[in-house]
Amino acid sequence: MKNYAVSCAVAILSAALFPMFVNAAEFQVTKTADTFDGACNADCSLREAVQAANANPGHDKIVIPAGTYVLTRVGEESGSNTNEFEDLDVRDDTTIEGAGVDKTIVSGNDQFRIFHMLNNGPEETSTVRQMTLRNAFRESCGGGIRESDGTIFISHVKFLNNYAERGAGMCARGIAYISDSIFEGNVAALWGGGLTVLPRRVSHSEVVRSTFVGNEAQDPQFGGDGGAIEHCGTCTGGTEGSTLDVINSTFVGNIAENGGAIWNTLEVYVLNSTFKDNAPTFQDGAIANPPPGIITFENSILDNLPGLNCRAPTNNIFSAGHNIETSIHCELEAASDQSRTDPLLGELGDNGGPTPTIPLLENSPAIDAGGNNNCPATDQRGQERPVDGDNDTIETCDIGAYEVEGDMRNPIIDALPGIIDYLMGEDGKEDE
Ligand SMILES: [Ca+2]
Ligand SMILES: [Ca+2]
Ligand SMILES: [Ca+2]
Ligand SMILES: [Ca+2]
Repeated sequence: MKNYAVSCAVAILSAALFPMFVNAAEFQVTKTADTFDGACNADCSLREAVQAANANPGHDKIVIPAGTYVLTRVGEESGSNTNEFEDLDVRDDTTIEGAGVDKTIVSGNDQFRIFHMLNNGPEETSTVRQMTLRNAFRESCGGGIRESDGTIFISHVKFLNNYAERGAGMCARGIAYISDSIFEGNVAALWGGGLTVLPRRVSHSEVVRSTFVGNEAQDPQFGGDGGAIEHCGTCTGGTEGSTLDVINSTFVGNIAENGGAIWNTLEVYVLNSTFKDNAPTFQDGAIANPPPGIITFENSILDNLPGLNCRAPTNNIFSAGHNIETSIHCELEAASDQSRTDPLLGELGDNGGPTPTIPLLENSPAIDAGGNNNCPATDQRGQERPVDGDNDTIETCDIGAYEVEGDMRNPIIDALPGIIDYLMGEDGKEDE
């Protein structure tokens, strides 16, 4: 009786789950040329693979091997959604997987958007991972990727030198979970150089372990907003009440008229992130937060061009503690915050992990000065945290996206046992 009940439950569970997977297929891209013959078989372009996944009900996977894939199919009218011309129109749940950021390159050929996700509702998902998306061009929202209204997972993707009116790297109108990714050199003619999050419904998005470097928003008429990220609910089409978490991420050298790094009118929570040399060319600081925007910083570093971290007086920029600011303009006033403090940052570079990061220099006041309450389990590189960085035997989270491994504050004290061993010889007696 008991066994019958169990197998009955299994049968019901299988019946519930099976339809989701019964038609799941994997489509292998076999050529770099942008053809469209209606079949994905031994001869299958990326566009043909997208078409096959669209036609097959339910979730499918598209595998793109190493190579450079340049979109070339010019349509009769701009902005078509048939997948036959211009951008790749992805419908249905689809995972699109490359062979690695430096191996699989998809180019918009300075003419087209690359991926257009035409999902309807947050339960429809798409995933893009392990590739570079570059040289997209689109006179609307979304260069490299436009997510219409679903949920998108981005992992190990480099958005490089894309252009759009808005959201040049990516425009998320739905929910976006972005991790281990790089937004570099993307330019928006108006707003959102790297990423625009403009939610159609109340939703929550996340940017985790990612780097934004050298992105730009440059509206010449009204002022570009959000060099790296535009997060807007008050804009046309946006929804108020949405939230964005930015965790373990690095922002360097992003530029906009307002909000060199982030421009926000919704709610943003920034945890263990590092901001360096981001600049407004007009006003409103590296962080711009016009009403009704709310931004909370925790364990984060604001080291932007002198006096330009935030535009004072700031309204609704809050501290959850343990931040470093080079000026006082963000008005971070928790007892654990350090204002008018140089965090002693190194330069952006490869320090291990999938994205470039900024190391903390020796004696940085960020070392072991964070709070452990919300300290992520790793730093941006994937290095475990918290680590004892000041040799007091207490493992404390560092401020910012980078956790120092081992002692950096008292290198001589740390090295003393070794020096004593050396001076005394291996047998513990002084060398003669
Ligand atoms: Ca499908
Ligand atoms: Ca399209
Ligand atoms: Ca530490
Ligand atoms: Ca310590």
